[in-house]
Amino acid sequence: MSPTFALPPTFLGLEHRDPAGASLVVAGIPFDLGTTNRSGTREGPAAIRRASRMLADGANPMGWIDPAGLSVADAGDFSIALGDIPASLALIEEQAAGFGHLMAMGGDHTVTLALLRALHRRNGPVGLVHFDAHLDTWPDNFGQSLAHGSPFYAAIREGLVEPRRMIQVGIRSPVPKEVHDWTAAQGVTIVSAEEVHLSGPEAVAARIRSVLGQGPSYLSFDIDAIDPGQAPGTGTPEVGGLFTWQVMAMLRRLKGLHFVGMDVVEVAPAYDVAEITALAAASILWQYMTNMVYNQ
Ligand SMILES: [Mn+2]
Repeated sequence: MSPTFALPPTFLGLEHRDPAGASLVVAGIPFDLGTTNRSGTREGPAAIRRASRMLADGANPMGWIDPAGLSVADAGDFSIALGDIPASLALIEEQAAGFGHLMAMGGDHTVTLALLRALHRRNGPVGLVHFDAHLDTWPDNFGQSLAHGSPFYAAIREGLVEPRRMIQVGIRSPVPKEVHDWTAAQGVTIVSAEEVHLSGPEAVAARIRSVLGQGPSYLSFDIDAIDPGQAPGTGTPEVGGLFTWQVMAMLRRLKGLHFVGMDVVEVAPAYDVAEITALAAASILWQYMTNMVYNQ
C-alpha cells in the first residue's frame, strides 16, 4: 500500500474506476468566472484532490466506514467554455446530467445553478441545505445576473428548489435588506453563524433535519461558511464564521437524510495556508460519503 503522499492525484487516491458503474461520482469544475472579489477557484478541484489523500489511510471513526472502499469514482474535471458564463453553465449541466449521484468540487458558487438544473431533470424540485457566509440570492452581481452571488435567486425563481425545504447556515455578510427580506419571504430558513455558535451544532443539525424532512435534498457547501481563520483560501471571506469542528459535528448528524447530490465550492488555493481550506473541503466530501452508507 502506498503512503498517502504517493497516491494518485485523484480524490482519496482512487484508482481508475468506471463512473458509469459507481454509486457516487466525484467530479471537479475548474471555474471562477462568476467571482466578484478574488478569483482563483479554477484551481479548487486539484487542491481538494491533493489534500484528500490525507483521508485515505483508514476508516471514518463514525461507523468505521472507509469512504474510499465504497462504490465511488473520480470522473475528473468537467469541460467549461473559456470566458463565457452561460455557455459554461450549459456545459456543466449537460455533463452533470450524465451522472446519477454527483459530488462536485468547485469552482465558484455559480456552478451550483447548473448542477441544480441537471438534478431537476431527474428529481424535480429538491430541498436544500446551504452552508455559506452569504445568502447568494442577489438578483444581480454588479450588473451580472449569472454569478456567484445569485445561484439561489435563480434556483428559487426556476423552481429547482422548494424554498420551504431550504435552510441556509453560517450567514453573516453585509447584504441589502431587500435581498434578505425577499429570501425570507420565499419561506427559506436563515441561520446565522452566531446562532450556530450560541445554540451549538447539535441544535442546528436538528433544525436542518426538520426543514429538509425525508424528501430528496441537496447539500451545497460554500467553504466561506467557515471562518477565514480556518479556511482562508477563498475569494470572499467574512469574519465570525463556523469552525471546522462545528461543521463536521453538524454533517455527522445529517446521516439518513435523503440526499441526492452535493457540492463543495469556492476553494481558492492561492489564498490558502498549509492546505487547511482544501483539507476542510475534502473532509466535507469524505463525511458526506460516509453518511451515504446510512441511506442504503
Ligand atoms: Mn456562496
